[in-house]
Amino acid sequence: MTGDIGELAIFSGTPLFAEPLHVGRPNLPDEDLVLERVRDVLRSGQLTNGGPNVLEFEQRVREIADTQHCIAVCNGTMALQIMARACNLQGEVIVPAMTFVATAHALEWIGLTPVFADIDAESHTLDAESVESSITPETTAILGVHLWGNPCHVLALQKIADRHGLQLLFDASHGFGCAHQGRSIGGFGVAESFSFHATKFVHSIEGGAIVTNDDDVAERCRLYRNFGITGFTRIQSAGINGKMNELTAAIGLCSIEQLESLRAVNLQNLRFYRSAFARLPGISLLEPTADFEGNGQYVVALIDETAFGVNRNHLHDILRAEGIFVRKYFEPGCHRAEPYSGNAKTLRTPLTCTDNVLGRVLQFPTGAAVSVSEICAVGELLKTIHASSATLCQQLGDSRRHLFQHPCDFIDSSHPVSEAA
Ligand code: T4K
Repeated sequence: MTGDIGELAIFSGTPLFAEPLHVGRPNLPDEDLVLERVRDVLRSGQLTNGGPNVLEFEQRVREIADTQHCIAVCNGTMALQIMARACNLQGEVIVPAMTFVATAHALEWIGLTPVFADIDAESHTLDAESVESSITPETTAILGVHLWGNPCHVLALQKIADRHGLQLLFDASHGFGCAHQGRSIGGFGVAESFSFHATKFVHSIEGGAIVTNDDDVAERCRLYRNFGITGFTRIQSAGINGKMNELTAAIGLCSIEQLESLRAVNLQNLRFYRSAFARLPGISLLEPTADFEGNGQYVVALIDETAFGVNRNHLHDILRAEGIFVRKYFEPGCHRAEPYSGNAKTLRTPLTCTDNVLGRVLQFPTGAAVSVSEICAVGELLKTIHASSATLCQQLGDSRRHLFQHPCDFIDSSHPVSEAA
């Protein structure tokens, strides 16, 4: 691009990236290692219902999370449900509204009521004051989310939980391999859950796990994962099929092999985004909290429309047309999603920070599929956009002008570009 905004892909120019950059493009494990393990599984005849790969996967997760128990399951949503059941949660559970909707849905599906509390602007995790003001006699637990891998305010939440006799649990779907004040994410509260979905930096295509240091909770998780059956014929409770299979565990083990190299790639990408954004007013990175070792899985930017000159929604559309498939995670917020929207039971405090963040946040592509030179090209494009922001906004606002999408962009294809001004 020469710097002429008429050449932008949103105005029918050639996209900067013919092959789009994604948030969540799976990091692929070593192919030979995968094929070797998959072959071994197929030859063994043990495909699921317990097997050496699941056991080894559980052991590796336990080591990384530094917990006594790990129960591998078929996905992160199932991990949340089995964990909630194993902890005997009832009634209301306080969760952030700023999370993937699976956090709330997992509870809703097993008859619990998610009650949405606000986050703080520094970590995007539960705000302790908002949690405390959401407690009612029906509340039995707090389920924090280590959003973007950022650790929740675990000590403050533990104090609240202790004061009110509540259980404290964590959705650590984003936090695998992270540590807070020298302690691995996984060992906080009564139990924590991980997602090993393909979009996570370490993954098993689909998969999840519960980690805990509580022997009783672990035993119940194992029981519930396998229909509540012990032995061949003894059915002890109403369980479900939450098992991870051997092929999935084999992929997960290959992916875990790459944990440190993927972390290094992500952290390098983060450094290049940081230096690109540093030269641009109005775009800032959400920086990791102090004393935290992250996995760099998400590059989270906040857009200040006044300083940058283009609002978040327009920037989203411009970048996607260029093949930079940024995301607005987690718009619209669980409190505005069905079936929670307008349900007074699920909302007791104002979600001021959540709403503010939801309107400004943008995740940028990272992971092993994104190169440093591509990040530099994104930085240069952002410079052009900022420098021409006034003319650009005028043209975007011109309702007679046809706006274009990237040919590979199938998301929201019923709405060519977002309507926000
Ligand atoms: N709690 C939290 C806090 C979570 O973030 C999640 C899941 C859960 C609980 C539940 O865990 P799971 O039950 O899913 O294990 C994705 C994932 O599906 C979801 O697992 C994840 N969070 C969420 C943050 O992201 P979408 O709807 O955004 O995914 P999708 O299909 O748009 O993919 C994201 C991008 O990745 C796309 O640009 C395309 C690319 N991609 C994706 C896949 C799956 C590929 O290039 N190849 C692929 O195979 O939800």
